Amino acid sequence: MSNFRNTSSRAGLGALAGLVAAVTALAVAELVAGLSRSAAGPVAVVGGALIDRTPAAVKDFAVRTFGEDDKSILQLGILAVLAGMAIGLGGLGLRHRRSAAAGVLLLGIVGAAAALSRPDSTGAGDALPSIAGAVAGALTLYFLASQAPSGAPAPEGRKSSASGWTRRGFLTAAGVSAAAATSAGVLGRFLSGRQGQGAVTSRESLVLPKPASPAQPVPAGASLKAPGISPFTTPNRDFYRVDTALTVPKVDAGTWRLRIHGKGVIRPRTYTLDQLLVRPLIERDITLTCVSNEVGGPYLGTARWLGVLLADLLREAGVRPPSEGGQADQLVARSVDGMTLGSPVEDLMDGRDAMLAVGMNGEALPFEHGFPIRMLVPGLYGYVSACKWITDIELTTFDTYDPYWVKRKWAKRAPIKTQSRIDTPKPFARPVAGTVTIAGVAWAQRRGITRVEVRVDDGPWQDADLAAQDTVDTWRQWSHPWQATPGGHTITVRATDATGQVQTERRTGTIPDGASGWHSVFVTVP
Ligand SMILES: Nc1nc2c(c(=O)[nH]1)N[C@H]1C(S)=C(S)[C@@H](COP(=O)(O)O)O[C@H]1N2
Ligand SMILES: [Mo]
Repeated sequence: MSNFRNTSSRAGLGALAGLVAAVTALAVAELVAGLSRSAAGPVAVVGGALIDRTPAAVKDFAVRTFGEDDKSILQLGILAVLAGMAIGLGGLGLRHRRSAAAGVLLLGIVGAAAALSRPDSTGAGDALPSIAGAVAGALTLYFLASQAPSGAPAPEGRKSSASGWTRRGFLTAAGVSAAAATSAGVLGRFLSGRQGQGAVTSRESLVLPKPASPAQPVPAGASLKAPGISPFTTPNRDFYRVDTALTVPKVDAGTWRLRIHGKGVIRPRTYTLDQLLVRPLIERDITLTCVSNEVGGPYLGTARWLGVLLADLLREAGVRPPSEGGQADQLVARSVDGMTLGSPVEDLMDGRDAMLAVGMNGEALPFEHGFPIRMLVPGLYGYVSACKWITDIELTTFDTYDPYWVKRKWAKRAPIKTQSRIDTPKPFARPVAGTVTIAGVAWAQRRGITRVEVRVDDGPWQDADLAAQDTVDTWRQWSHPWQATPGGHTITVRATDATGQVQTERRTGTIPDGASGWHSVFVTVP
């Protein structure tokens, strides 16, 4: 009995030593990252490396299950795995101090390798946070393990071994280490926060120019009064966010540059933000849609964007679309965090409002949505068009280069599918019998929506009332008054676009080029 207690309490000491060493390692790494470059911190780089290596199906599952919390869940997961390894190494440390310390250093090397392999790595310095953290963690573990008392409480709380401490002494040392580490970590976080200060100031002081070509006013009839329907314009704070960035890039507008180069570019050029902003700007309402949006999903939104017409810049650079004999059929946009997205050059130059946007709903782009400049192409899913934090545009071909998502099984070309969604009633709602307003949105960017039909159970398709169409690049609201009778009912919607194409019933997943199928909602009328 007392033997068992000794073993288990000794295991507890080992676990504690391991965890304190891990906290120390992370905190020192955060501090060094805060002093150098916050995006090089170990959790950020390991998380980034994991995101890049996650199979498309798993990533799709994560987005679906955790939504926009997927990144926090990933970070918690990394910390949980680290805690497990720390406990293991701590236990090992009581028997083999050197091996355990070496294990911590090995983890540091893994972190350093992840940091150096990030596409936005700025050089060897990015290995520093992981290395410094690992050295601090290894020393802490070695030291604590060497001082750990044996499990049996010494008589009268005296020294329990020749070199070790009393239990209380050990716990005090562990507590002091943990407290010191926490302060270092907090300081590191504070310094990391300050790294973006120049960017924050540059965003706050940015004055958006007036558009040379303003958006047409949204028709009054574009917004229906159905409670629960998505508002026609999505406020910035509610706009969905999908990207691979664990830390949102904070780009300083003053030092930001955009380079245009590549195949068929006769006049390569690098622009500053001011050089873009003195050009005539266009302002447009555009509905952006994510390819990971499931049938009925939340990953789309409409905003009023302000920006430079991309085709103008391409023409000035001497680029011609393939239909005019141009050599490049793919434009690859690259962001400051190394993301690459590829769009068909033909689409960008066919007269649509493909733009480099600087403004979103009357303000500078929020950092989450790509400050200072992002790309937007009406009619294409975000992953083949909407590069945030863009810094480089390269003209190339689809045959010679696969951008990030295409390397991960998504389609090279992905125009947005004709789709519709029921916003109200919500799934499993319990509306009262009588007139119930069914309402939602439908979208087929570049084509426009001409018809929306609603069906209850196996009844006939009935035409929904359409709100006014803003432009072919925006979604369209619809509603339908339903005489709800008691019982369970399945409500289904389908849309028709201006080419006459009826939204297909065929259900597909989001991979490789966007989900299809009809959205249904089951409700119970009590
Ligand atoms: N740099 C960068 N740009 C990106 C992405 C990304 O991961 N990194 N994701 C793309 C995807 S998949 C979509 S759907 C849109 C989403 O833009 P939003 O977050 O502003 O809604 O951004 C696109 N641009
Ligand atoms: Mo997306």
